[in-house]
Amino acid sequence: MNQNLYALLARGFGAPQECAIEVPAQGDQPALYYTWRDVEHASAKIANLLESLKLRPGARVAAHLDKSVEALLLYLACLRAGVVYLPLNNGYQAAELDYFIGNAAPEIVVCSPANHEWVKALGKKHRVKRVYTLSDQRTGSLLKAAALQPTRHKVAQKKAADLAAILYTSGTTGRSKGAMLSHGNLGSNVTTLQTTWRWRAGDVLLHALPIFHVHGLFVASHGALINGSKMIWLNKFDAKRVIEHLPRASVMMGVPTMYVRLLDEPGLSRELVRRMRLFISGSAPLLPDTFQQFESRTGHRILERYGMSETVMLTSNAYEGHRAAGTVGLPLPQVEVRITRDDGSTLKASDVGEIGAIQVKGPNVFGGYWQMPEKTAEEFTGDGFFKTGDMGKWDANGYLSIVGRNKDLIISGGYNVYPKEIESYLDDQPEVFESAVVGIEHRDFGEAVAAAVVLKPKASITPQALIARLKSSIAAFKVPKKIVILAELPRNAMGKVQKNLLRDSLKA
Ligand code: MCA
Ligand code: AMP
Repeated sequence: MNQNLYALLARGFGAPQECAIEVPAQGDQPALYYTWRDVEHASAKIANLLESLKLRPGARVAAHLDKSVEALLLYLACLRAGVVYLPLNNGYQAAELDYFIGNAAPEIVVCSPANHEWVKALGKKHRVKRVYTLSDQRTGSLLKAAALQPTRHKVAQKKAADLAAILYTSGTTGRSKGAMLSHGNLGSNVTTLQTTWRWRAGDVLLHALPIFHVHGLFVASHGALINGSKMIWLNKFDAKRVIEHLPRASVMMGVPTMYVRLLDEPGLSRELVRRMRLFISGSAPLLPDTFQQFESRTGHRILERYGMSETVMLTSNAYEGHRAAGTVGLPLPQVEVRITRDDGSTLKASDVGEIGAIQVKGPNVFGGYWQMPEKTAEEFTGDGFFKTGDMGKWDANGYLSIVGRNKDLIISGGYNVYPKEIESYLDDQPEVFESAVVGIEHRDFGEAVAAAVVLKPKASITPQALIARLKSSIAAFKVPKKIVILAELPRNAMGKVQKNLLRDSLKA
């Protein structure tokens, strides 16, 4: 049987004339309605275009786009045509994209028209075959080129192990690694989640997440597509617009920041969410306080789950049954999760509360990092478990809690930032001698990036000027929200920077 993920998703599509995706009206923009037939036909046209370009087997198509339904259709077209999709955060700037394009060597890049000039230059540098444009207003050279293509397309034959997408995830060394996800990885996860979260006829998903990461693309969109559920599609999260459309939705997924922002809206009430059956949170820790406040305002206990770019979803709180604040729930069916001690032994269910490293094995776990066989080998154990880099513990009900990370990672509003990468950008500034980057508590983003900087003798620059410089070269979510200038970094006797001390002083 064809294991192409598109074929699996399309089995769930609704009747051709029914609405699959609604983009609500905004300002003077009228509402847009895409039927299931539109989804099939428009993705077929783009898939036919890709096939007409005679790309090499395993070719990558990179997308650096503002969120739009057409960007989702491009993804579906890549699955259909059997080429590898490479989504990139639309906040990335030239230096960041230079690395991704150089590393993944895509044959096609699709970017927003506003960035065309500099992306085209990168395309030339890295010998990209074509650079197309696609805006969030249904314009651009990609749609023009696909316009006359047929609306029928035979889905490419794929095996479960064939590569479907590469998701770049930050690395401890400061350079991102491309996690290679197969049709089988994504297919197994979406079918598991369909039953675990009890997707049902008549569900309507309010989709307000970005679609260049696992959460918005593989968890939210896949869930709705395979279940034939309509999506109410917002190109950007805006708490007021979410409040406006919640009354017509039954499922919503978000990062904790989104729930914190919804709680700040006076309109959030039981009455508003009377049609809702499920709120899901993930990508970052949901504070028990947010969980409790949300329950008292809406009557809903948010279902928290845990995932990674390398593994898609790993665990989930129960749909029926217990949803425990501060935990990420039970391993999903077919997913083996274990916690190991430093000596390599595995915690038993009775070792409640003991902390160790979380490892995972299952059909959802990726095949490895793109062109990094040594790094891949390092991250797997001899018996095939992937080392998540997260630290966790079991409770008496077998629920997992994430209690920290043994990777130096900051999660800000659901986006991952590796301190090393930001330190290297700071250290590149001519006035900077050295720097140290840490995560500090932040009411809105959960954690925020903060930095301490030591200047070179006689050099002078303000924190504001440093922040402005970084903003012009890296994605805004990575730019420190706070920078302090110190005479020296606090170090221990071994000369190692004491990030705990720094965290405390930056918080103050
Ligand atoms: C925006 N900014 C941020 C963030 N987002 N800064 C730090 N952290 C962030 N997450 C910057 C903006 O560029 C802006 O900078 C300033 O902060 C204020 O922006 P604002 O308008 O408030 O932000 P926003 O555009 O409303 O975005 C906030 C957001 C967004 C909606 C929470 O960050 C978001 O969509 N997060 C979701 C990320 C996500 O999908 N993660 C899933 C990864 P300036 O003022 O300088 O312009 S997948 C994953 O983690 C795994 C697999 C899993 O388990 O799901
Ligand atoms: P990424 O692979 O870059 O998308 O990020 C994955 C990381 O996000 C995981 O290794 C966890 O550290 C974190 N994460 C995802 N979901 C949760 C959650 N529900 N609670 C705490 N951390 C989470």
